[in-house]
Amino acid sequence: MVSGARLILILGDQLSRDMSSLEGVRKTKDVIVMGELADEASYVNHHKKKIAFLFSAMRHFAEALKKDGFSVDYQPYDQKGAARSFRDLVKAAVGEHEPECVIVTEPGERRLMDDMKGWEKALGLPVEIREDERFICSHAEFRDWAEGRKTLRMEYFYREMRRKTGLLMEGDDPVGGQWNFDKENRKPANADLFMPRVRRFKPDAVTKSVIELTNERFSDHFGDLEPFGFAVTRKDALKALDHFVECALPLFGDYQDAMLQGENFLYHSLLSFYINAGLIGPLEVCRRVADAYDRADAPLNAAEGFIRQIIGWREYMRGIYWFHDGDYVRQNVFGCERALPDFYWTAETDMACVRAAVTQTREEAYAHHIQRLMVTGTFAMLAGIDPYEVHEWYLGVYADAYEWVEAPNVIGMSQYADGGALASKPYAASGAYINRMSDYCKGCAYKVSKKTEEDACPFNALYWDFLARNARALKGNPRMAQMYRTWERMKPDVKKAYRARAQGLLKRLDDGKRI
Ligand code: FAD
Ligand code: DLZ
Ligand code: SF4
Repeated sequence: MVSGARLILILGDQLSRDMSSLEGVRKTKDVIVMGELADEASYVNHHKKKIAFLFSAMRHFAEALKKDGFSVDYQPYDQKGAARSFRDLVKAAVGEHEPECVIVTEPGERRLMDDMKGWEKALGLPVEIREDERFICSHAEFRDWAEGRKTLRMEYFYREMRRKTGLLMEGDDPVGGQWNFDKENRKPANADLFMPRVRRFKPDAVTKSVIELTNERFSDHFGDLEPFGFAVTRKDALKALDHFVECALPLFGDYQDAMLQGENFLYHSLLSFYINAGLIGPLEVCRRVADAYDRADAPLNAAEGFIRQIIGWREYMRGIYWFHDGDYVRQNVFGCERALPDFYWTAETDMACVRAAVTQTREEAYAHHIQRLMVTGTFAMLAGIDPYEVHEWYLGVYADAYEWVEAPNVIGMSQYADGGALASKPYAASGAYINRMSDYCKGCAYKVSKKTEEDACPFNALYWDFLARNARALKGNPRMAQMYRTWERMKPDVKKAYRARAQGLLKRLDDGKRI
C-alpha cells in the first residue's frame, strides 16, 4: 500500500486512455483495477464472441497500461476466489490496496449506476463517479436541449451537434446547403455490386487463451465463437477504421438501408464494437470521414450519412436513455406479453429474412441497422412480443450492445414501447418494405405478394393486425393517418381475413409451432 493511493476502476467498455477516470492518474501512487466478472458476463445471454472480444480487449488494455508503468490489479475470470461483481471487485481491491478514495467513470447502464451510488456507504470511503467524456453531448447539454420541448426529434438535435463539432460545416451553414442527404441513401443493392472484404484480425496468444476460456466457461451461451476476427487493440481498431474509409465509405450512404442474402456487412463500417468499448473515439472516427470527404475520397451523402449516425443517432440515443429517470427498459405501451419465439435463438423459421438475420447474428454477433430494425425488430413488434424480452435478446446477442445504446434503439425506436418518446411513429411495415430493400423474398417459402393465404408473407397480415389491435394508441398520430385510412377503406371481409390469418400465425407462435 502507498499512502494517499487512489483506486481507479476501469469497466470493460472503458478501454481508452482518455477516460475521465484516468485524468490525473499517478503512475507510482494509484492503482488501476479491472476484472473479468461472472455477473457482467452472464446478466444476459451474451454472445460468446462478445465475451471473448471484451475479455481479450481488456487484457490487452491492462497489459499496455502495465508496460507504460501504471500499477494495474487485473482479475482474470478463473482466478481463485474471484469477485463476481464490480462491487465485490472494488471491495476486495480496497482491502488489498487501502486507497483513500475510489474513482470511476460513470457506467453505461442504469443498474450499475444505481449500485455505484451505494458504494460510498458500503466501502466507507469516498467514491467519485466522473462523467463519461467520450460523448460529444454532456448530460447537462442534453437536458438543456430536451427540457421544455414538446417532442424530441433527432434531426434538430443533430443540427446542434453539427454546429458544436463543426463537422461538415461552412461557417454556420451545412456543407452542400442541406443538413441531411437521407433521400439519396435508400437504394436497394443488387448481387453484382462489388462488396468490400471485411477486415478480420488473426487471434494472437491472448485472444486464443480467451477463446479457450470462453469455450470452457460459456459453452451454454448463444452464438458461434469461431472464426473470431475482431480487433482487440486500439492499433487494430484503427486499421479497421482505415479499411472502412478506403473500401466501404464511398458507397456507405447509397446502400445504408439495403439487405442482401449472403452479404452480412455490405458497406457498413463494423466499428460500433470498437467505439462503444473505447478502443477508438466517436469524434476521431467522424473527423477521419470528414477528411475523406474534403479530399474528395467520399461523396457528401456518404460522409454526411455516416457522421449523422454517430454525432446524431448515437449521441441522441444516449441522451434519451439517461434523460428518462425511470426504468426505460420496462416501458410497454401496447401491453405486449407474448414470449420471444425460439427462432430468435435457433433461426429455425421459414421466413427467409428473419432466418438470415438470426443466422448471421449467431455467426457474427453482428447485424446491420436495417436488419435489426426492419426484420427482427419489426417482426417482434408486429407479433406483440414482450418488449423486455426483445430488449434482453438485443442486449445479449450483439457485440456492440450496452444498455445506453441498445435500450433506446430497441424499446424506443424498434418496438415503440415508450409510446413515441423517441420515434415519431412505429417502424411498422409489411413484407413489401423488405422486398423492396432486399432479395430475401425471392428465396422465401412465403410469397410476399400474397396477403392472407397459408403461404402469404407473415409480415403482411401481422402488419394490419398490429394497426387494428393498437388503433386506440396510434390512430391519433398524424403520421399514421394514411395507414388507418387504407385500413378503414378495406371491405369487412378483407379485414376479417387479415385478422384471421394473423390470429392463426400468432397461435402457431404461442403453440411453439414453426412459422
Ligand atoms: P454503421 O452502419 O457503419 O454506422 C456507423 C456508426 O453509427 C455505428 O458504428 C454506430 O456507432 C453509429 N450508429 C448508427 N446507427 C445508430 C443508432 N441507431 N444508434 C446508435 N448508434 C448508431 N448500436 C449499438 O452500438 N449498440 C446496440 O446495442 C445497438 N442495438 C440496436 C438495436 C436495434 C433494434 C436497432 C434498430 C439498432 C441498434 N443499434 C445499436 C444501432 C445500429 O444498428 C448499430 O450501431 C450498427 O448496426 C452498428 O454497425 P456498424 O458499426 O457497421 O454501423
Ligand atoms: C459486457 C461485459 C462483459 C460480458 N463482461 C465484463 C467483465 O467481465 N468485466 C467488465 O468490466 N465489463 C464487462 N462487460 C461490460 C460491462 O457490462 C459494462 O461496462 C457495463 O454494462 C456498463 O456499460
Ligand atoms: Fe420475409 Fe415475407 Fe419476404 Fe419471406 S416473403 S423474406 S417472410 S418479407
